[in-house]
Amino acid sequence: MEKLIEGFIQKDRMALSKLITLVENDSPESLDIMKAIYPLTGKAYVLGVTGPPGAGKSTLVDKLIRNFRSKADGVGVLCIDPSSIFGGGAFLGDRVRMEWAYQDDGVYLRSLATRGALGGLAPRVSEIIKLMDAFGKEVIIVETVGVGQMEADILRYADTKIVVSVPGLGDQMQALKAGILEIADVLVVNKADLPGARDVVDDLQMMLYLRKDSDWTPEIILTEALHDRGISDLDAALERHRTFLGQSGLKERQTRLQREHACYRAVEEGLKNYLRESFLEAEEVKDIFRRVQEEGLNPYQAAAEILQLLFSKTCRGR
Ligand SMILES: Nc1nc2c(ncn2[C@@H]2O[C@H](COP(=O)(O)OP(=O)(O)O)[C@@H](O)[C@H]2O)c(=O)[nH]1
Ligand SMILES: [Mg+2]
Repeated sequence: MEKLIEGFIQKDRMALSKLITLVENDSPESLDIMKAIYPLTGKAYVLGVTGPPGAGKSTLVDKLIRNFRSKADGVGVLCIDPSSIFGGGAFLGDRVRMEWAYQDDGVYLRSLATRGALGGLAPRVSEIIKLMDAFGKEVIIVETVGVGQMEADILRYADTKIVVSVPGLGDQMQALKAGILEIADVLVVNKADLPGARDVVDDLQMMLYLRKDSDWTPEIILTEALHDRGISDLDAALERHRTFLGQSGLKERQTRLQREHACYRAVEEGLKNYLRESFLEAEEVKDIFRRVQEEGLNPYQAAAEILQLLFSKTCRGR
């Protein structure tokens, strides 16, 4: 692992990829990896992009990468959309569209299979962002799909969150609006070339009117990602939000909370690993599980017994 970290520090992309895979899979080395790279983090601007499938998020991200590349040394992209696979797969469109980015050493693309939706395991988004940050990516774009609680959780690690909507969503628009209130810093209405874009803007405007508890009012930006229109307006809006984050002290507050959260989660993870790999494998514990299964022992009483055992063990071990 030292070798990998060494390679990582020397900007070897292969080392970055391998470290991300280790962290993504919750390997036992995760904590050591994060400990080692953490001092190098803290410089990146993280942008989250979400919205319904087919809204044009990937097309927009492609344009944003080009835009950021003209100003920033390195851009990292993390795609958490199971239907949109950069690394070859079902959606060839993304791969073809992004071909230029694969040729550009300054762009690092990574896709992540969502485990969150079914498995209840949040993908290690925050850690992967930190790895890209430590590697030297100045801008990191996270693309995800949907506007539910899952996406809100994923995007909590983004400095600026874009929610993309499009004309013609019909009933989906209501659900989208609820999500927008919770997530968005910037609202993009993409496919402005299609009829009804203006109505979506009016609709969103009305909704934002209801949101008065915040210092920041999301801006609404019309884009045609496919035709490269509206990207500079969007860029300007992002810049304004970024400035707001700095001047209002919000960025600093978020960073502090995230630091604590990262520590909390790492402890939680360590505990889970200890339980899974060591404690729950102990004979006394396995015996309690067996009694639950075979002798009808009250599972809650059994859980209480196991916890007792865990705590007494932990205290004895001190
Ligand atoms: N008419 C129109 N189509 C667009 C625009 N932006 C993207 N699209 C198309 O919408 C489809 C879905 O785009 P994609 O970026 O893959 O959407 P995602 O699922 O949100 O990532 C593709 O066929 C794009 O070419 C736009 O501004 N106008
Ligand atoms: Mg996509």
